[in-house]
Amino acid sequence: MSNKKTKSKQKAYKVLLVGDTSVGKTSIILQYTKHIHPNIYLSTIGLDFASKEQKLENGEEITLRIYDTAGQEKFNSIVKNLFKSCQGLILVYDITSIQSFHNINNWLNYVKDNSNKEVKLLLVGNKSDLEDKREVEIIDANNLAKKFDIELIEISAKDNIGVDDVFIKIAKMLYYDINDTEVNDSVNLTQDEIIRNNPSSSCCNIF
Ligand SMILES: Nc1nc2c(ncn2[C@@H]2O[C@H](COP(=O)(O)OP(=O)(O)OP(=O)(O)O)[C@@H](O)[C@H]2O)c(=O)[nH]1
Ligand SMILES: [Mg+2]
Repeated sequence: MSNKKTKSKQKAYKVLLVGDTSVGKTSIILQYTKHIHPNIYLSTIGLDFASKEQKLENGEEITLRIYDTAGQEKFNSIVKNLFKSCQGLILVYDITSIQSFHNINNWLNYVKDNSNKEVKLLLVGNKSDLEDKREVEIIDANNLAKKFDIELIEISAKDNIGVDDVFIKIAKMLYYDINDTEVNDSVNLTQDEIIRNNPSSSCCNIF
């Protein structure tokens, strides 16, 4: 079988990271896709996009199309569109910011009303390397996760602890529960559309 043919059969899934500004969404994606952690903070403007092939335990590879939203511009029209079409949603808070954790409730309420019913959710507490600054107790995060029946993972994008686990977990959930997506028809919102919708978007600049 040629490479081309194998590729055309590969499953692809759209995954969106949301959460307050500065919780580390971009850092998580950069660590997963490029194994880097920049020392400077550049707040995302509009939307960014990355893609990575993730191998599963059965040896099969799937493509994760990862969308990085701007925490400062919650619920804008691009995010609303992506909510409807994404299959995986990673809700990120910062363990050193109780406010970012409280806002997860808003995101979860928004998910209930606006996302596709099959969407797979994961709750991620980032910056676990900053234990001495912790404001969000793990027991509270676990209770929230249980209440909404979602899995919780604490990670550090800076130290690359647990980052791969996040994407491996979501990849497994998508692959085993949503089985009808092919690489070329899974992404309804194209890069052109994103840029047309939001000319100031920094889409694709950093990945
Ligand atoms: N100590 C520590 N700092 C982190 C970690 N992850 C991200 N940061 C820092 O937190 C700041 C914000 O990170 P970003 O990844 O840009 O946050 P974001 O959620 O993409 O922010 P917006 O684009 O504004 O929504 C940066 O200074 C990062 O270096 C982490 O795991 N540990
Ligand atoms: Mg960002």
